[in-house]
Amino acid sequence: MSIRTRVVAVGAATAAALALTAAPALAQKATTITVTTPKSSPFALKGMPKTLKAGTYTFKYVNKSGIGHNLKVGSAATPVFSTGSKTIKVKLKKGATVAYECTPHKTVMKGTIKVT
Ligand SMILES: [Cu+2]
Repeated sequence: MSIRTRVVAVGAATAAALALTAAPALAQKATTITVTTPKSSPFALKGMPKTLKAGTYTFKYVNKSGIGHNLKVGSAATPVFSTGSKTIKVKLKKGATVAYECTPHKTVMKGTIKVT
């Protein structure tokens, strides 16, 4: 009984130590990417990085333009909307070059992300 209690206590202490060491690493890794189309530049996708490390990201698309846009990254896409924000979750694989676009305006609102 006393041995079992001690094992549980050590386990809890280890879990607490892991949580303490993991927290700063998570804070440094940006998992949400905010991409904005401002009113002043209504066909821009500002904030989209040119490179990202492999991993799963939430892309938050903020459309302030009043024009119907969407954000498609790889095969994931938000619906078209003209004001507000929507998110998509995308898994980026190491070595990939991932295309993004606004589908209605893909001739001008587009680019690629290199995944390292
Ligand atoms: Cu658009």
